[in-house]
Amino acid sequence: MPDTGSSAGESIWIPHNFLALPQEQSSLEAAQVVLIPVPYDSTTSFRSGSREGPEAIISASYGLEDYDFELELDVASIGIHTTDALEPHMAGPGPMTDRIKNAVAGYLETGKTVGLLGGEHSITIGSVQAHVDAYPSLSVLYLDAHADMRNEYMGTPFGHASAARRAYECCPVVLVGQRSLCQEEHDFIRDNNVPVWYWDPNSHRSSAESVLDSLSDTVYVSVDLDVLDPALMPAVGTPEPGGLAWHQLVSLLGKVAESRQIVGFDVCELAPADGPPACSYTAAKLVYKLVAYARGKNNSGD
Ligand SMILES: [Mn+2]
Repeated sequence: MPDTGSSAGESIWIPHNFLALPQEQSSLEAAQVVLIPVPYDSTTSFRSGSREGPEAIISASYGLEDYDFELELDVASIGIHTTDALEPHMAGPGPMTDRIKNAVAGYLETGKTVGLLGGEHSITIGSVQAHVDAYPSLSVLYLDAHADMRNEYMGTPFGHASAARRAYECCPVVLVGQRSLCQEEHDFIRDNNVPVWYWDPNSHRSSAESVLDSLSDTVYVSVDLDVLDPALMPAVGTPEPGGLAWHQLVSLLGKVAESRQIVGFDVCELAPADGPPACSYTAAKLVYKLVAYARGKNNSGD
């Protein structure tokens, strides 16, 4: 890319990557975090559109400040490399899962923290598989309005409705924010004592924090944006009434980052056409927060 155009030698080009970072903060060599756009929504059963999510997140990220007010951290200084988008594998969700696993594993081998920009929630399966290979004591914090614990759905075990179930077969999973599930899922969670915080606005009775003790020291965070209240996040394929507020979600992630190492993450299910532009901005800010929580300690002098 041409990098000069003004008489002052400053770039007149907007770099097409998360946060629109210059080469010295976005090259693979400079980056601690690698973001992989996965524009895939082929198993979506209700409203599709999350294939448009990665581009909307990247575009919205241009409007974020590099400096994080809460963490007192220049997030850009962490170094964030945005890869080209991963091409959907049209042979089906099984081959797509393998493609995602291989792509993620390649970057984990080089010591990067990997985050996925979804895309539907089935993309989590391959990413968790790769992370378990790299971090054998991994556990997964699974934030979603739905349990995604069906053994299979619509003829495939690798669809969005089975993502938490496949992850659970690899490592411990902690569910947070669920408020819609089928009988099979309810019984599976109960019979296996899967740690779960069903969404409950009456926080005096229970809290999401009550299940965090079940997480191991190395944590993969998987976010379906429908965990948020649809008043805040209507741009998802399957919006469910109720849900977490922004600060509830971010403070929960902050608590996890205080006591554990967040080693990987994904942010899924943004369907930008289903909501106002603010939803893409919110999704981008969440990615930014996860980058900071995962790698910010290295840069804040702690
Ligand atoms: Mn969901």
